Amino acid sequence: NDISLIGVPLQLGANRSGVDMGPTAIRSSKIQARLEALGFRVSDCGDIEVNRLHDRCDPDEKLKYLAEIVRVNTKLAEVVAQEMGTGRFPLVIGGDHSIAIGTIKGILQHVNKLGVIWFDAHTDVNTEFTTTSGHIHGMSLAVLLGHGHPSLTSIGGAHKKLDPRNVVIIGARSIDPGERLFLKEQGIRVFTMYDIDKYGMKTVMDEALERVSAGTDGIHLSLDLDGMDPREAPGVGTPVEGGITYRESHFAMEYLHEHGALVSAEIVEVNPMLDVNNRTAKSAVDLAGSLLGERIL
Ligand code: DIR
Ligand code: MN
Ligand code: MN
Ligand code: MN
Repeated sequence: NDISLIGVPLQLGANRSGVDMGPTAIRSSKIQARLEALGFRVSDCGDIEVNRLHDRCDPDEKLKYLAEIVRVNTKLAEVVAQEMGTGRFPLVIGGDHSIAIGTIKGILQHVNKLGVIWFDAHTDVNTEFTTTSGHIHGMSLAVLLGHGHPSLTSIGGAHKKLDPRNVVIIGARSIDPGERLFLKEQGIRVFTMYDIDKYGMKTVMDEALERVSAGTDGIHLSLDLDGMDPREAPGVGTPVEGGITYRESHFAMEYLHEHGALVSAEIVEVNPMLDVNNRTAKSAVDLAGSLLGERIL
């Protein structure tokens, strides 16, 4: 019943300033008090240190800020593994989505077979060969499946990786051509907005939970706030119209909690510079509440 809150003020993976202030915005929306009200003992580990002296970068670079992203994620993986090793539930707050590399590599030090729910408008399975942006936050899931630059895939050990059969993506509506091919080759189940519209979130979650539970020792939630509709969560760096509603998102979190087996979570891509009255950070905290056991009644 202990939670370790770990902040990662990284924006280099998205190359857009503001998302580095995500941890501050989420903390000031009172995440700690909210979780303590649910009966958890929450210890705030503070922020992983990020070197901010990176204002120049070649626009054609295919792995922008690789060295610093590797350094931060290596440290993050160590901290997550250490906290988990003392029996605590790691809750990582970002920061751009490249931090999923450190979070999940850290978890994989303790959980051998991990199921992952990747809640996102994007699928984050580019590599340096398919990316058009060079932004590493669009590559993190590929890296965790063992594909991408060796200095990224080797973080926490190259043999530590996810099984594509135990990974699902929910909310996708912006997929690059190279990513489509990768998803197909890997056989990853992607629940696009079409599936959510057609079957409803409950049916989507039933199949998602079945997949991430099959033969696994635990489930991780990687929550990219741009999965939500930008009308309700405007404070993200790469908004895409037509997303998951506030209620659908909450239902998914409540249902995931009810299922059990959640071992860790991360909340990423909250950008207070693009937000409206801190709404997106507030939504992030609301979702964390539902994920960890808040109920309406
Ligand atoms: C795009 C956007 N697919 C890229 N990815 C984002 O840059 O690779 N992921 N924004 O969250
Ligand atoms: Mn993402
Ligand atoms: Mn995204
Ligand atoms: Mn991008």
